Amino acid sequence: MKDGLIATTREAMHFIDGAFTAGSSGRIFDNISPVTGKKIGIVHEGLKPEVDAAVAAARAALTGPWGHMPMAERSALLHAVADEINRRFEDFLEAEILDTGKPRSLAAHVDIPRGAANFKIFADLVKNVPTESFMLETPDGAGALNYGVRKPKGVIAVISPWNLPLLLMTWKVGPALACGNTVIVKPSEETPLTTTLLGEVMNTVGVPKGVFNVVHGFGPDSAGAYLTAHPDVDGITFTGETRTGEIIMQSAAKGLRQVSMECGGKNAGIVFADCDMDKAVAGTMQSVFSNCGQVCLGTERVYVERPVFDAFVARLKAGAEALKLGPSEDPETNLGPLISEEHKRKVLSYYALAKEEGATVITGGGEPDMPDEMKGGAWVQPTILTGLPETARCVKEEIFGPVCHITPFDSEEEVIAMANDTDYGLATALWTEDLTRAHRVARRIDVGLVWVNSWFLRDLRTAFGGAKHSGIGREGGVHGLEFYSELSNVCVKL
Ligand code: NAD
Ligand code: 6OD
Repeated sequence: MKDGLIATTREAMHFIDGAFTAGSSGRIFDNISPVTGKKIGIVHEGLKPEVDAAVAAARAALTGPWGHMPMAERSALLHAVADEINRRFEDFLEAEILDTGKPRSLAAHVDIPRGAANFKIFADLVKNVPTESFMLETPDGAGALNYGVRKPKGVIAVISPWNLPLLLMTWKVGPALACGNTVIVKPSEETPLTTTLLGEVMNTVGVPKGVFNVVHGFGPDSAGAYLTAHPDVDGITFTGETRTGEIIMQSAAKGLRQVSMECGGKNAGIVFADCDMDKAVAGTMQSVFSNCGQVCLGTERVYVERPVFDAFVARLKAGAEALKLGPSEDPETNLGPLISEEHKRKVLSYYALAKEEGATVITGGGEPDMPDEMKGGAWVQPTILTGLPETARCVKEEIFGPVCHITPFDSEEEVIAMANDTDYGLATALWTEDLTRAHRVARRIDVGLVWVNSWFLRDLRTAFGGAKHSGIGREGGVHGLEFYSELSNVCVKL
């Protein structure tokens, strides 16, 4: 581990106006390893004074060098941010692994490269997005020219979760900065490290002070609540639980601040009898168990057409039982721990509830027996359930762990109705070799994202977001510009 990373790990500080600071709250909290349950380091908690300072720095930066920077220069700086993350790849990897306990191979292939790519893709994109123009006919015959101009929205609050900390934070910070805004990030209290390291990157490549700020802390009565209630914040982009999103929307209502919400899911996987079974099993293994089931897009409800139900359940069971739980560094590990003891208690409570509700536990359903050094970690068994009615709480509520319930179905109509019978509307994965069926069904599922014969295949130019309780708005590609910029119309009478 390099010096900068060691210091950050020991003591995660706020990053305000280009400088690291402990702030004045005097409050700290422990950063706990999910692998061992032991303390990794401390984190400074920000309260109102830290949030006020960060918002003031972000506001001032809008009229400083950042505000005057030509788009091409801003874009080049964001490329430099991505390059510097990649240059410090090992530091970011180590930090992400320490915070989350996820397998090194997963973080190395998904979290860190995507964390960097999010800066490049949006830096390139904003340079090439046209605005509209209209010629208006006027009674004098001279006409008027209307054209759209995109301006930065202003100061953006970024509230991010713990499951893909760098990836999901830069997914917001990348487009926000590309559009010329300034940001204050409140990372999850569970995963402070990579966001803190990003402050070092910003200084190294010369992003003007105040453009990127970080305040650590919790939600209620802490940095999250103070930031989202701050009157000088122009927009709030949030990823996390639906319930938290509702609370943040109440804060945003004051001053009519715009929100972008990426929230929970209870996503369906639909396996038709005409699928390629190898692909369907491998894809469902990924969508259920990747990141220990802590992916908002993950599948928690699997519907399998009756003729292949038993074969599918047997193969998913074999796959789940072959998963290797272990520390991040072990190259054989493909299932890490949950994020925290608190989350482990939540997931285990659903395992217990499933049994009370009458589920058949195909595999798992409890805590694994881990070696002594990991006994204090947040480990749970990968779990497959069957036999619950569609009304059961375990089929309705988001669990966010390595668990799915599998239900048989007999017709397309029936499975579409079951897939849509949820308050959420984030993602669905369809498994079929009949492309006509795939297109027909995809359009009828009430979600923001449908995958056919794949899962988590991401083209960053596409719209991303959820329907119903899964979110508000779309980020990704040009769609994020609706939130990250203010479109104004200039009307010129000729
Ligand atoms: P969470 O809602 O508990 O926390 C998310 C962030 O909100 C954290 O930084 C937290 O400190 C902050 N927060 C909490 N209360 C707050 C308040 N009152 N005011 C301001 N900020 C507050 O979510 P989590 O447990 O970190 O993440 C898991 C959840 O996120 C799951 O529900 C998952 O589905 C969802 N998620 C959704 C997406 C998506 O893109 N749709 C992506 C990842 C995670
Ligand atoms: O890939 C992304 O851009 C994205 N927003 C993924 C979300 C994963 C949810 O846990």
